[in-house]
Amino acid sequence: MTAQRRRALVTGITGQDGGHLAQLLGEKDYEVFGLVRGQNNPRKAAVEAEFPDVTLIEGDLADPTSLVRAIEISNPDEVYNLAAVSHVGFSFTNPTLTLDVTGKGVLNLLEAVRLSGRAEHTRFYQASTSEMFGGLDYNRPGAGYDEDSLFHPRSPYGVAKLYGHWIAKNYRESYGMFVSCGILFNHEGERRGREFVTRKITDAVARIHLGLQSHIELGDLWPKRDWGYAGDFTRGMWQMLQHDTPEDFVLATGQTQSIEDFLTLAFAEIGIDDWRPLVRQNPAFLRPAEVDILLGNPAKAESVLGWKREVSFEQMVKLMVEHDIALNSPAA
Ligand code: NAP
Ligand code: F7E
Repeated sequence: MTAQRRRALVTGITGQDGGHLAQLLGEKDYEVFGLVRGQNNPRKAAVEAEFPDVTLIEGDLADPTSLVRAIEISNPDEVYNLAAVSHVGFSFTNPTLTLDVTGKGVLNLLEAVRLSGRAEHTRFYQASTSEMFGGLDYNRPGAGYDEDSLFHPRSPYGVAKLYGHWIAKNYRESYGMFVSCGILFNHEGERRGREFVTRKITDAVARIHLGLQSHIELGDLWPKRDWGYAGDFTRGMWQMLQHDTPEDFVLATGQTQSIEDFLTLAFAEIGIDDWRPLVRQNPAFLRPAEVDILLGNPAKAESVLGWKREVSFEQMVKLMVEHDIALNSPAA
């Protein structure tokens, strides 16, 4: 008798992490289902083309009925809740939408699992974030945030994610559901949306190199982030759901770099040392409140899950610039 394939439902399948996870789960022979929102989502076709074996289900985190249907259709062993309004700057201009999707959407999906009668059988991953911490002292970051650090979110996004984090923990404690929260620090790569600073930079560097763009406009350059590679982090999500018990884990690199550091490495890839004349500040990209510095301590994930990152910061910047040069080249 052949063993049944495991079934996974991934919300946010059209996003960066959704793409990495669809690839990983496919390699592990899962039957993968992806939630796609909107009646004509422009990113749906790209997922269908890249992952023809993934079954797409229409649904929206803000529509509880659609989530009940998605759970019914996918009948999942594992749910990865990656969908969110995920852009911090956008959350300041769209705070109510952010609360509805990034916060209450988590409750909607947990309820859909609980009421389906599959709660005992289904493992649930919640995409929590380092934005819940709110930033360390710029000059004295210490050993970084871990699972026991205090939260102080500084954006509507961070506040909404904190609700999602606590309601996920509450369902674990109240109903005994297998719910694990990954508190992930920034992770980037070739699938990153161009609205985020790393991809915006590597795309611009590639276009400047190819003569398609003259300069790049950014906000503050001094904030620091603990930047890792998304492929390493989605592997960690999967590892969390394979662990014996549901727990929360920080995934981070343990190193922090400024946007200036990122610019220096990215421009070096095209042979430019002095990038300052090519970068202008545009106040449109400043935020009402900034997270100064993020640094995470992944010791628990490393010792308990055996999680290990494979791609260094330098390798990731190089990979992203090379990818964007190829993508922007006329022959592409
Ligand atoms: P992303 O690229 O911005 O993807 C977000 C996904 O959410 C997209 O697929 C988007 O679909 C979907 N979505 C948005 N609103 C929705 C709604 N109302 N209903 C259903 N789906 C909706 O984000 P990511 O970088 O892959 O991150 C994945 C998750 O991890 C997010 O929850 C994010 O907040 C969290 N996180 C990310 C990082 C990071 O550094 N990347 C770090 C910590 C935590 P559309 O195609 O319809 O827009
Ligand atoms: O900004 C600064 C900006 O938007 C990084 C999300 O995945 O990681 C991400 O949130 C820094 C900030 O990412 C521009 O002010 C300067 O200090 O790339 P970002 P983020 O805000 O760190 C966390 C962990 C998540 O959970 C989120 O979902 O860069 N910055 N100039 C800029 N940022 C952007 N986007 N665009 C600029 O022009």
